[in-house]
Amino acid sequence: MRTNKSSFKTIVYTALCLTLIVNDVKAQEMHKMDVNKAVCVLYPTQGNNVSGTITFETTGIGVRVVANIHGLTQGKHGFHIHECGDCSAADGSSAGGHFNPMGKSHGSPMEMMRHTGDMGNIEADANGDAHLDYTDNMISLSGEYSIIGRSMIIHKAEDDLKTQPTGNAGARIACGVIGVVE
Ligand SMILES: [Cu+2]
Ligand SMILES: [Zn+2]
Repeated sequence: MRTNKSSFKTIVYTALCLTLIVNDVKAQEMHKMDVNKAVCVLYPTQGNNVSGTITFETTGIGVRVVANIHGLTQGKHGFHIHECGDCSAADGSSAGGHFNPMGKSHGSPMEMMRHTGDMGNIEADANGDAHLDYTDNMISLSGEYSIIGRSMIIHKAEDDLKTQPTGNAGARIACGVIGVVE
């Protein structure tokens, strides 16, 4: 029963997100725009101190992702694009599940079988700072599967890159919405 309830919750979240996007004419116009740069400013969820900025830039070989995050515990933390651009819930749950427009399984950013939003982990040093700079060949800033208007979530624990559908990364400690820069 527990499984049924949680999958029902996922279905409800998905339906809500899709409805909002379909009804939003501005969002539809956005999909037609050629977006080359985007930014996400992360804010801590309740009881956490994590902050940071992630920039996205379209290049010839994918989207370059540069993240600078602070206030983490040392070690790896799950790092994903989630479906809804809604960070209003105190625990970040309003962001929904991993952004997965192609209906794939959870995985590593280095594999083809992954959610579009699966960006693996960021690793913080002893000062709690994490820096990441890589080029992702699945995400895009324009078109039907654009990540604009979705959210980024940082998790308390490491994404094991295999547990379905979350990577077992635990609580959501920071959330931010991905917006257009130019
Ligand atoms: Cu996540
Ligand atoms: Zn995933």
